[in-house]
Amino acid sequence: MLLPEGVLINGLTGEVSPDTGKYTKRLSELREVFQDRAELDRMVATEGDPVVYEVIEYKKEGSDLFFGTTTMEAGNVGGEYFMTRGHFHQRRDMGEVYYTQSGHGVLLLESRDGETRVVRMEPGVCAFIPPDWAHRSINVGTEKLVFVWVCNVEAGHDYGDILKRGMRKVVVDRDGADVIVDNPRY
Ligand code: M6P
Ligand code: ZN
Repeated sequence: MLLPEGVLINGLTGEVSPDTGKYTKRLSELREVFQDRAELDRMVATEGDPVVYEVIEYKKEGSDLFFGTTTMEAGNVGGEYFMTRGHFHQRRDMGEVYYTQSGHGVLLLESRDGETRVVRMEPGVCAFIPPDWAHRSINVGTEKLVFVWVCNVEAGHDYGDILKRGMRKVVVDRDGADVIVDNPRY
């Protein structure tokens, strides 16, 4: 029998206690994600392959739900802000919730038929990601972006098309402001 438990989440660091697993994504592992690969390679070589984001999860065998944190570092690659890979769920009937704890981000969403929506990720904003909307989080601030996510364990990740050509829009820095523009690669 699964037993209830309170899990302590640090909204500034993303620490989850207790956690059941974690991973980090460094810039070199996200080569397909950013447009300016020469700049990415330069950053990997000269800046020690920076961490872009860390995911920490709390997942109990036999449960329908799991949750955790994603902590995104601040930075950009040739003006394109640090972002997650972005994905649809394999299960098209399952959505997700992102509850921002600290920092400033953009949650970029795209429906299966190509509609784009943006939800600003600010502390206290709980974003509803409906089933079958692709989602990518982007840190547009100068500090860590920390959010709690809650999802069905069966949702799964479908990275396919998004890794190949990206989403229809990209979020770039223009004189310190975040601007959403068409993806030239799409
Ligand atoms: C959130 C959740 C995870 C996801 C992670 C990183 O934490 O949606 O399921 O894995 O972001 O996003 P991605 O896998 O798209 O890089
Ligand atoms: Zn998801």
